[in-house]
Amino acid sequence: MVDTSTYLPTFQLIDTDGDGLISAGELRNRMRELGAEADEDVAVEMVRAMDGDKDGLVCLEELCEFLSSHPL
Ligand SMILES: [Ca+2]
Ligand SMILES: [Ca+2]
Repeated sequence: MVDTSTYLPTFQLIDTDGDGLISAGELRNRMRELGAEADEDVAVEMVRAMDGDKDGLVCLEELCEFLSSHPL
């Protein structure tokens, strides 16, 4: 079982509107702020990679699952 509290700060950093879900747009904006060359396609691909239930948005559990299985 993944400890979601480990990744909560990261999640909240990306979820700028605080609705508890990360959209491709939010991810792209954050990546740009971090200086990454991120276009919409890259963000959409990343969301798709993390999106376990395929609803097009990344929840905290999905982010935790992804980060815990893909250490940065
Ligand atoms: Ca959001
Ligand atoms: Ca999802």
